[in-house]
Amino acid sequence: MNNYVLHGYGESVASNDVRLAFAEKNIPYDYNLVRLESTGDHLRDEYKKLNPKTLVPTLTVNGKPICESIDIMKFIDKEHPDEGKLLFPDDSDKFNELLNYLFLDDKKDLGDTFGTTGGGISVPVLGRLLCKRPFFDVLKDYSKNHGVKKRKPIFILVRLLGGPPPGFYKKMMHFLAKHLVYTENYLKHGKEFIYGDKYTAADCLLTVLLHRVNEMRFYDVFDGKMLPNISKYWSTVTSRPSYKEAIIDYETGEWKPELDALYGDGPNTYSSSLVDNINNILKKEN
Ligand SMILES: N[C@@H](CCC(=O)N[C@@H](CS)C(=O)NCC(=O)O)C(=O)O
Repeated sequence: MNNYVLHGYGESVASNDVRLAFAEKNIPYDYNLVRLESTGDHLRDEYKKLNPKTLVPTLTVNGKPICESIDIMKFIDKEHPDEGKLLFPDDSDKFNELLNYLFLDDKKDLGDTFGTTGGGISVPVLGRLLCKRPFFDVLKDYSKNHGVKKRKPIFILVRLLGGPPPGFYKKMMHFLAKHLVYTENYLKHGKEFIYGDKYTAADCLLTVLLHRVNEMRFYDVFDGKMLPNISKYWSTVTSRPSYKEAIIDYETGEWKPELDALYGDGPNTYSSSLVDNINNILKKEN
């Protein structure tokens, strides 16, 4: 029997992807919480030895690390083909294209795909969490220890400003609208899941992205008026036991107070900008 330890963070898109995969396959694992922006635990040498990019998640299998959420999901699917759902049912171009579109690819720019947009819309919270640490600690730690060169200046700038740079979030609203409408149209196939009648790894990725959209309080996306297919899909995936088991039950509690500080008990302050962007795209399509 393999000994699995998943190193992850509660409110992390890529960690949620993997936890959903474990939950859908009903595979037990031990869990090691690695805090990110608020403490920089992922930048310590001990973790960097497991994951040179200093990203979560990492799965250790009998002590041997596997990095990259998709690779972890593929690994457990292959090791346990008969347990729970088969998450990678085929290797077709169509399926791989969908996965690439929904996956958090750290080599792509924020906003390029739906997967990277999930990271982009999180920046206001990341900024606040980074502000729990003194500026010079963040500057030193990220410039010296972060494993992804491209991300170093971004985190340092976000810490300096305490949030996204001017114009950034407005741009993200444009990207998010585009990806939501693309997903809405993809779901026009009328099937229960994104790739058809069966739940797959693409549903793990899409559930987590929509969860992030909801967590960032873009509630109009889910009310069924603008994007009815997404709203229906959201009800389907959130009613699965895996949603609570893998996502809700692992929340660290670090995000909620920051979201309250940002938005009180209301929606995201950019909600109407997102709605305008979505309506403009829908209008052009008709
Ligand atoms: N392609 C990687 C992306 C992982 C990733 O970007 N993880 C984020 C959390 S969702 C992270 O570790 N962020 C911390 C940082 O970059 O400092 C994967 O899918 O495993």
